[in-house]
Amino acid sequence: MFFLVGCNKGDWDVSVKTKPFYKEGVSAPFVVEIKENGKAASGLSVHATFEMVDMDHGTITTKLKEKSEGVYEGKVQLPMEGEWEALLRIKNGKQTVEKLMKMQVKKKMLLRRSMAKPLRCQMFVSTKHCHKSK
Ligand SMILES: [Cu+2]
Repeated sequence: MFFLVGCNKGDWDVSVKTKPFYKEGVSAPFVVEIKENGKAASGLSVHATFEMVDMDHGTITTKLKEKSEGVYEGKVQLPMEGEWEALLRIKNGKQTVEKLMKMQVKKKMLLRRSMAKPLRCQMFVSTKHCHKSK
């Protein structure tokens, strides 16, 4: 569970630009845009802690780096697809604000065969098995 700090002081407006995908063993990008009074909020310290909504996978925390003005990017390796929450902890030295973002994480399909790692299910004879996601 998250402990939400009751802090309404920050007028940072956060939007998710890129939500992470799920793919076994792969770190996916997570990008947020932060604005303050409608302008890009630069120079912030941003951490995101991921937690699955209906299941206990523990928490995964990642630091987001400023990519361009007000745009912060981190990488996160999630253990499965589904409904996730990211608790963003945003600091500017004077104050810390926490924002909870909910997102549906989808499984990333393999686009190119050459990039695909050998599938675990290749040892099974049944091809049907290979196409099950769980
Ligand atoms: Cu789960």
